[in-house]
Amino acid sequence: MNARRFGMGLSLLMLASVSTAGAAPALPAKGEPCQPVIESPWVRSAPPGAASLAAYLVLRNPCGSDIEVVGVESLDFGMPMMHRTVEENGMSRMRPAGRLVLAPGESLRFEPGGLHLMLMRPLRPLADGDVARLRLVLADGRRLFAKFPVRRSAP
Ligand SMILES: [Cu+2]
Repeated sequence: MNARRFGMGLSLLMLASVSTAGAAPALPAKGEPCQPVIESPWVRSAPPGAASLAAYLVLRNPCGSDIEVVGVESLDFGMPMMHRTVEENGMSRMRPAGRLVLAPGESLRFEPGGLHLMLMRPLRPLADGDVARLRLVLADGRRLFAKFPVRRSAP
């Protein structure tokens, strides 16, 4: 354990010496990097055999820098996507949401009629009271996992 601690101290020293070589000396990060927060997650229930479901949440960025969401992954769906509902020529259509950037302190609502998670190809039946497992993919490679309760209406 002492040897391990010594090793960690040594690598921190090496990092420090690398960063002071640059123009702006960086403070060493303490603990885990700041994480965006998923709030009020839910999946709207659909009749058995539905080809897709939709999920909603609020994503909050309490961190000091931008976060960028680039996609969604799930163990429960073969093809989860991020969509936005838009009005075109009086018709409501869904488009890929692309990359989503949240500034520090900003919140982003995924809600019916707007931004949503489109969950294509359910891999198992999901009824009221079940829980879907989803994670958002950030541009830096981190994943934000949350359990999404399946329900008829917003919590
Ligand atoms: Cu959609």
